[in-house]
Amino acid sequence: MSAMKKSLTEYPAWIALQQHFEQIKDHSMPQMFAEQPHRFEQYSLQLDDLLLDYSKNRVNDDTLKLLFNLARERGVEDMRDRMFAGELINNTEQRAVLHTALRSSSDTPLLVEGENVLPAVQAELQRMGAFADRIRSGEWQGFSGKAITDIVNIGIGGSDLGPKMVCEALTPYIHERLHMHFLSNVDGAAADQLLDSLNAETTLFIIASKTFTTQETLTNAHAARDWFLQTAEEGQIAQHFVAVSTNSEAVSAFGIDPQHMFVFSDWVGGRYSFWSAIGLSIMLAIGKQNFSQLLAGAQAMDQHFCNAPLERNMPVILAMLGFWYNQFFKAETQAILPYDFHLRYLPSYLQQADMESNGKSVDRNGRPVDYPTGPIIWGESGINGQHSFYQLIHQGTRFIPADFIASIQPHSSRQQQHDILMSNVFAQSEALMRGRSLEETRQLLQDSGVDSATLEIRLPQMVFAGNHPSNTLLLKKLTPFNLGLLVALYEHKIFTQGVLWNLNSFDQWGVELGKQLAKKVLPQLQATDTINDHDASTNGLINFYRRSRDIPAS
Ligand code: G6Q
Repeated sequence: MSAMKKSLTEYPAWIALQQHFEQIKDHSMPQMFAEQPHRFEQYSLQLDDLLLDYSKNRVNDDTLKLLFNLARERGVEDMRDRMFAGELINNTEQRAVLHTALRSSSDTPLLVEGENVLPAVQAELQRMGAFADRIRSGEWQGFSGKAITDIVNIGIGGSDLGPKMVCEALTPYIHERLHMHFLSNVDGAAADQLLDSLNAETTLFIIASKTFTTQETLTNAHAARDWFLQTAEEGQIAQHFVAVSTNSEAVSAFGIDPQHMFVFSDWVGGRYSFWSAIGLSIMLAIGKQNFSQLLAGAQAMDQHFCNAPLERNMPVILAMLGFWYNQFFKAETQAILPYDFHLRYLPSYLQQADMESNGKSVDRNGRPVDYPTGPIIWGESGINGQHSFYQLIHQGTRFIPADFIASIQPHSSRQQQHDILMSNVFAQSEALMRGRSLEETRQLLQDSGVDSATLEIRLPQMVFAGNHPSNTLLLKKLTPFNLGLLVALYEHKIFTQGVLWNLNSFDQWGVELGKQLAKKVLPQLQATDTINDHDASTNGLINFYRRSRDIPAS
């Protein structure tokens, strides 16, 4: 990997952008719309059933040109091609980054360190499909001869958030006999609540862990096994426990037959892994045809990302707009606002995808960066958010770019309710962009007939500055294919931003330290001697916890 010599802020395109920012930073979007009546046609893009409208952004043709210049200068296309070719671009772990290979239908060999990885990908997909057929048809039976009705995915982080988000998003496609559950939190309350609701005879547990060493997952897996053995016998575990991992020794040690283990490679990062065997719960839920549609949608986005010129490239456009606000407007966050009930876990999924990938302050060459990197990703179901946190987006002091995501055709037959939902999508992005001027507000108040004293009190409170940027993403319908398109879009957006910031987006050293310290603290919670080898706060908390643990709460 050749080291980038100059810092981002020394690049000619970055310097040009900085100068351009000074000229354009106060331009108003309503004015831009007035001057460019065809902004929607100019600044929107469709790929299959996904429309991206990016016209409500504080950019003009010059801005976009400079942003794409920067993408070229930073080598986005070169790095993209290296990723797809299987080069070891995850330089700190010396790994390829090939979640894209999981959805490839190409016959051309894809070599990682001399070995074609595609046959193994296809073979595992087939194993998963055959297993899914048996579960879904009822041929696979629990220990008392009944079909499986409940599937519990036990995993955390990348081995949880993707399967959970996708199973929720594709609820209308789930086999009618199957109920999907996700156990990730090591808090015993989560295990109790779930296990109490299940019947051991008809429950299948999937222990999903790339490393099979993750404390939370193994603790919950043992809790599930203990619970199962209250009703069943050791020899019946095989019918009720399967594993997804890269660590066959640890899987065997847990007591799961390697024949019931599904595998993937170390070049699949946890947060990019639901396309692999980590997506087994998804495959069981929606079946192999729908799972291949999910992959096909992602592949369509992969091809678009690889082939479309940067100027018409959806992930690159989203990345550059986010970059523009992050670097120059000093936006610290990015809101993800789905207006589709079944996309309600998308914000937390993207939180991990983005913040674990680009939440770094040292570049891929080990040098501290002198520019802001990954934004804080947050969000919620948009329609509910309107009645809580949107106040701050509209009238607070923060600058918050937002992505509105909605589906044109609902799965529900309640068309009127869907139109209400969609009217809010369009109204919110319009309100954020337009705002409401002092004059308009004064007129509104006068028309409402309030007395002049009330008018003067309310007037400044009811003005909306507007000029808040947003993207709107419309899916024709939330189908497996379209969900694949959407997730791959964000993956490549994150990748592109990582290249701009010269980060390795595919490691996550930041999650290590707390894990290590917890390993030290756990035995101390069970010891009796006074703890004094931490700082005063940590010592105090541990000792207080131990003293208070056995005293009944009032
Ligand atoms: C994702 C991270 C992390 C990981 C979990 C679970 O990119 O690596 O979220 O997925 O820590 O790890 P295991 O799958 O190894 O249990």
